[in-house]
Amino acid sequence: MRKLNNPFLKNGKAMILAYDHGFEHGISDFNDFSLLPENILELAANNGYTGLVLHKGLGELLFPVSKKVPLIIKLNGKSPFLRENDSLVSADCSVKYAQELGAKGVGYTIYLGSQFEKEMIKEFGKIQEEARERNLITILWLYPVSKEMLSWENFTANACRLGLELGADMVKIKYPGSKEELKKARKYCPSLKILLSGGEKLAEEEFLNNLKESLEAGLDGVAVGRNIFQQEGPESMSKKIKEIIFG
Ligand code: FBP
Repeated sequence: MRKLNNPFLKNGKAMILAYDHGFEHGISDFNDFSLLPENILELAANNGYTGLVLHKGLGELLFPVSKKVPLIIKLNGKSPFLRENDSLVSADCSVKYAQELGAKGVGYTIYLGSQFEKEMIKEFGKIQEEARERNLITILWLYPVSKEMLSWENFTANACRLGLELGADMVKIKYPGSKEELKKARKYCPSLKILLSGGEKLAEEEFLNNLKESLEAGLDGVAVGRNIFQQEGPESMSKKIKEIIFG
């Protein structure tokens, strides 16, 4: 097996700041602080983040991001204009160009259960092989096509196992609502780096509790956006998250 050095880990754990929301959700996710990509880069660089996720346009704008924080270029995403909940979400950036922007990793979302799942799996298959060739880490966003799937028994473990078998280095999953489901994912994918996604902004305590529970269940960190940059104090929230992950 080809083992890669993973630049997004510190002591085996990851604390990644996701900032692909302008693409995914549009401007409604932003406040005066977070609308400026420069502020997000400073936040990531000054608060111990082990990675920052951007789409290529912001990667160009802030180039060279990777001098300040390890960069992940997100290769696909669902725009807020889509009317259909279930759509084919193809890559808008190549692995080659992501590397030219200084990325050490590439991210890709597969909507599990989508009628287009097999197209996304096929596209990711090519991306994974090219990333291996170029010594880049792959991170799979493994999201259910419909919200209710998240509560299915074994959904999260099955999602992670698929990520493992597709050759992803790390996967990013939504909180399934129970520690037991996370433990199952850990058990069936011991070698896979599994990161918690944040979701809509929660009360600070609630989010931090979910994070603690996830780490107790054996997860390897976070790749979070709104629960950091929508909080009143993104820096103080970052410190709390860092303390929980790295101690
Ligand atoms: P959040 O922590 O803000 O949820 O960000 C993580 C993320 O995966 C982003 O990378 C992505 O834009 C967003 O969630 C998608 O969220 P949703 O599925 O709620 O639209």
